[in-house]
Amino acid sequence: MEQWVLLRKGADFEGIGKRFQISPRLACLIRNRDVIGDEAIAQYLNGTIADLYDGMLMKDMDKAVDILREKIAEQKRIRVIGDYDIDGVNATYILLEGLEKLGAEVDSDIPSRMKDGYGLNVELIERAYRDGIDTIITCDNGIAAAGEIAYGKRLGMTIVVTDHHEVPFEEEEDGKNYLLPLADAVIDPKQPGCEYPFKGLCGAAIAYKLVEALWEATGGDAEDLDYLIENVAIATVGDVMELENENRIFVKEGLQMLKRTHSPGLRSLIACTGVDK
Ligand SMILES: [Mn+2]
Repeated sequence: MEQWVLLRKGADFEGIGKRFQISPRLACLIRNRDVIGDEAIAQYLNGTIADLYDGMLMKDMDKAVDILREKIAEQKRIRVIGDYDIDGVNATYILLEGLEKLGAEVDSDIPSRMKDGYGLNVELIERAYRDGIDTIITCDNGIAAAGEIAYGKRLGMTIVVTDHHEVPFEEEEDGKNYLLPLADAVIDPKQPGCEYPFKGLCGAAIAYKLVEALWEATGGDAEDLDYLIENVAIATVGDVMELENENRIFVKEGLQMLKRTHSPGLRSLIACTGVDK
């Protein structure tokens, strides 16, 4: 027979319950997830879009914004290179949508699961070069592609990496030697030296942060892009990110938005899967 044991990490569940108008059992569950202190509990329970962090806190975000503003102004050809999974596809869509809104000359390329496998490869770089692409933006991949990116740089292209994967490293006597790609800008909260307060975002969330920062830098109101949060939510759940901190807000807000989505693709998906809105 299975035996269930209630985990009870220590805290004043009665007091928390009273302050936040939740049951002591719920207070206990929240404590078990290591959400500690009134401020963190308040954000956990009631976090909204206003509680999301400023994407400009990410290392190289300012650089990427400057580069892309210039490329858009010069009408240089930009290509988004994403990935074929739920996170990669949503990240690609978010960048395409945001850049098109800003008037960029932009298209996308996604590696084939069967032919290419995961992430950037030389074939994708060469294809971009042959197509006359000036600037590549990666999403949900790129941080582990130092060789491929060096190749793209030798061909004269500008490359902006956005990714959420761990930076590969070599173990050396005096510690870890990180193998960062030599791109023009590298955005990845997991890279050393990035002060961004939350490291658990998916690739689509980072794409959203970039588009938002670009939008704001050009005088736009971040609210105009809120609808993209429905895609961030789908990617966050599909890529199995921890439902804590900003991810919790993205999913909570995104689920509400999905009920009223204007996206023809998402509306069709909802219809053909019979999901109850
Ligand atoms: Mn991902």
